[in-house]
Amino acid sequence: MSGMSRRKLITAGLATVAGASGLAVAAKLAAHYGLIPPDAGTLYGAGETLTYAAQRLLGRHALAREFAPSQISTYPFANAVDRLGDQFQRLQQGAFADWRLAVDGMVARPALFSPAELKSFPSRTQITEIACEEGWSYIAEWKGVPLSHLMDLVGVLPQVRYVFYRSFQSDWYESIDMADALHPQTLVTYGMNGGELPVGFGGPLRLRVPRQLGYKSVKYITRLTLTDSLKSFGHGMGSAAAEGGYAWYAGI
Ligand SMILES: Nc1nc2c(c(=O)[nH]1)N[C@H]1C(S)=C(S)[C@@H](COP(=O)(O)O)O[C@H]1N2
Ligand SMILES: [Mo]
Repeated sequence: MSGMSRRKLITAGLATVAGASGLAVAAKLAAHYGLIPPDAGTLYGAGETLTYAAQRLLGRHALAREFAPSQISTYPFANAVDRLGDQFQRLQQGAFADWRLAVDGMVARPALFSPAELKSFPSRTQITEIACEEGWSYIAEWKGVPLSHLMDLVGVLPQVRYVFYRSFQSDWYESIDMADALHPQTLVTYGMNGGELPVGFGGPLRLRVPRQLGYKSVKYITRLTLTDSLKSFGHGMGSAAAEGGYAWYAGI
């Protein structure tokens, strides 16, 4: 069966069973096709599975909307962050020359990248919107290296399903699946609105995942770990948001 007709069949199947006999059957069908998000067993349960499955079947390669320079917000809203501490301040005083981003886990060649090295890689600049689950949003231009480029450099093993990422702030960690990790708009950003990425907005390095809500765009990233399961990460879901009751998959 061709990809398209198979996709149509699954999508139609999901919609039909969801309407007719409840979400549980849809969840079973989704499980069969590997479309279960890691928080399927939580409060949201089958509803989360349906959202994720539908997005993955229909929108795997869809691009987040990009805006014109004239639409960049004059006053981007920097969400408050907890105190970053003395160690962060020392790194900042050294213009983040000693900051490192580790990429490890199920990879052929684990690596450590400095901000300078990341800036030497092919870059992408895009004007996108960041939206918080609390309702506000702003539009800005972000510059960075596509995460897919780093994936190529380290050599992703075939069993990898997720990228788990950590912040300098230990209670901020998240994860995305390979569709988002390899998506052209998912960037390790170091620039914003034509300058350096300010500390208030996550500098020196922030993962921008413009197809999902703001909480997936973690600031001050220090380590990316490729894995086939999130069970041993964080408190078992590899996502501070999901563990706090929000959706693991926060597609917009
Ligand atoms: N390390 C870290 N990353 C973070 C946060 C944070 O407090 N610490 N807040 C998140 C939330 S809830 C949102 S909505 C966005 C806010 O991004 P902004 O400060 O650029 O507006 O950053 C996300 N990334
Ligand atoms: Mo948020």
